Amino acid sequence: MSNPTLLARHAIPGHVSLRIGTNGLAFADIDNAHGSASLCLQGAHLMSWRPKDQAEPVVWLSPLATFAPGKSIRGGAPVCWPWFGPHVTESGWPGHGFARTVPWELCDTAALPDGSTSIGLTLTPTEATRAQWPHEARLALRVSVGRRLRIELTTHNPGPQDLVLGEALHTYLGISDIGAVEVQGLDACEYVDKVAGAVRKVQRGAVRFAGEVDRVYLNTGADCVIVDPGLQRRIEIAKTGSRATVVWTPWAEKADKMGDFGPGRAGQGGWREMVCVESANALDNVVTVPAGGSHTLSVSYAALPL
Ligand code: TA6
Repeated sequence: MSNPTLLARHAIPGHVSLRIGTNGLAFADIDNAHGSASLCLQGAHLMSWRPKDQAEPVVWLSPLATFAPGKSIRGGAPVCWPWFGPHVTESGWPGHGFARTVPWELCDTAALPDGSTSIGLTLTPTEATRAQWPHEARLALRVSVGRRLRIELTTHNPGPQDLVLGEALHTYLGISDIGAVEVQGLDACEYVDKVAGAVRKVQRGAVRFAGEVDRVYLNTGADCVIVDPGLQRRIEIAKTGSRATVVWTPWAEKADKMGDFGPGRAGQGGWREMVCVESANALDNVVTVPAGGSHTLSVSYAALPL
């Protein structure tokens, strides 16, 4: 939806404003008693989130992120759907599926009694999406910005056949420095180590970082915590409807190749100031959405003092 008059109907003073920005894309900006966030309607892409009591954003957006029709945004919480990673047979199709690069419909906005703000968006199939995934599934995303950030991704399957799909909320979390943080909650989990050529390993203790990490942790519904002594905070990530967790940092060489992470606060590279902890259903844990049924992947994020 990029019609300014239609968009304006969803504005709520003190909660949500809507704007048409770079390259004609539509954005929703939320600012309430609890914090601020921005969302791009293309991809239903939550771009950033900062609670009022945090000096630094909790959801990280690259300063070099570009906003263009059909392009993904570096940072935020990209919606990966209906496959995760490269498509299994079609190498030319978009990595992580098409949901993050197509326009979504803004359905509703609401100011809730606890001071939080909610936004609902949907994605319905088009000729272009059917060409890559010939199913009638409807996707809905609800974002609630309150003391916590909540994101709920629901797949509705009105068809007569079960649907198997991969998905993730590929969230970039803001940190002080990748070398100083750890991710807790994955001890003893089996994971697929993509950096080591998809070898399967078992996590021992917390995840710490001294090089590129690209791992899909399997069969885990566990909450994760990013412990960050530099920013004196921990980011709690609690999920339901997700059986895989992806942990990713590109490290220097890959970030340089990708070229859109920015210089970072101290000029050491913006990639040092983010880590992706993604709530997913992928690889062994792709999800089956029953005929006539639905499936919801829901994640909540909170930043708390150490
Ligand atoms: O989730 C980790 C990952 O799949 C990595 O392999 C990495 O390439 C990353 O996502 C970013 O993908 P993107 O397509 O957004 O550049």
